[in-house]
Amino acid sequence: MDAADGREPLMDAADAITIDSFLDEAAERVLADDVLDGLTRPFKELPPKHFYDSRGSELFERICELPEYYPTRTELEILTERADEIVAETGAGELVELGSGAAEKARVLLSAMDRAGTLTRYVPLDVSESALEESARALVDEYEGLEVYGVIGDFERHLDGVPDGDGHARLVALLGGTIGNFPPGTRRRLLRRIGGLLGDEDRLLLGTDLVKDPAVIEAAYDDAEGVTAEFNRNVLHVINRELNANFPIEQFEHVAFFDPDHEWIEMRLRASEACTVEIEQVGLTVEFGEGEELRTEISAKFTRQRVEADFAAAGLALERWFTDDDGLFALSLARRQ
Ligand code: SAH
Ligand code: AVI
Repeated sequence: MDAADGREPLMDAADAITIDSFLDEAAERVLADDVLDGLTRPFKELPPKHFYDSRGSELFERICELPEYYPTRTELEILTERADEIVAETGAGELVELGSGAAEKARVLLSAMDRAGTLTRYVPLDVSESALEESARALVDEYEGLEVYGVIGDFERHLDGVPDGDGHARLVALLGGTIGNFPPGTRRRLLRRIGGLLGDEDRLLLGTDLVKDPAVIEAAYDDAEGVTAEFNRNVLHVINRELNANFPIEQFEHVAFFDPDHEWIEMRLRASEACTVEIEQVGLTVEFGEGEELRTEISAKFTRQRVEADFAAAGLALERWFTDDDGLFALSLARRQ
């Protein structure tokens, strides 16, 4: 209530936000299916999207601030330097961001659109409801007149939930190197589907971590403070809670190593002793031998050639390539072929 005149406050912020959720009981089924599928394979594996409940999203934000984790600050540095140029070249007024998280990088692009006078709408899509809602609320307060259309969903399944363009040129962003969390075939299929969101005037802005000294990469995924280890183990907390399982979480050690053949980092969880895990909700008993490993994430590192090849296979064409002075990280601007 407005104490001065007794009227209800104008709900400016709330009016500017629409949130559409595609994650209902089906989300739990997806986790159950992934667990059933991944933990009954000869080499156990889980997809990384299940890291990101509210605790996982918070742990990821802490990772972004770690001295060892260079991708976030490097991508932010490139974006800060290039955002005005990107907006001037694309004329973009709408930003669609897949895997938006805390939307820190979106702010750099939205500010550039604001300066250019083109800013209309931000469309974040993320599986993490908490991260999406918090960032939507903060952004409508920060940018006057900004409309936020949030989509809580899985970008592998719910790209249809992204609304049609609002008539302004659109930039579709997939930042942070998230594309590297998919193996090559899935990655190209996802890029092709993302290309389906682009009209002739629209562009994809893709962030990719680059191949470099393996020691630098491995340190980024095995920090001294142990935050990445906790992030990695979070997937077991999610399974214990959501599927009524009894993983002895502290017995699983964080493992991260660079695979030079695939040019990707792998994160695994290693059972320090043999254990039997009951996953009640899927009626599954899983045995882990002593030292057995469960793969929880790959994070591919790219070269310009590799990005171009993935784009070509997905019906996209590289237009601009931006990198930092040390060649740690790259941002690509691409259009539909
Ligand atoms: N773009 C941010 C966050 C990267 S972390 C940055 O660059 O810092 C990856 C983000 O993608 C997380 O917010 C996570 O919740 C989200 N995510 C991971 N897999 C997803 C999926 N399949 N569908 C939608 N969001 C996903
Ligand atoms: C979200 N994704 C790009 C991060 C990465 O670097 O692959 C996730 C992450 N895993 C460990 N640290 C950060």
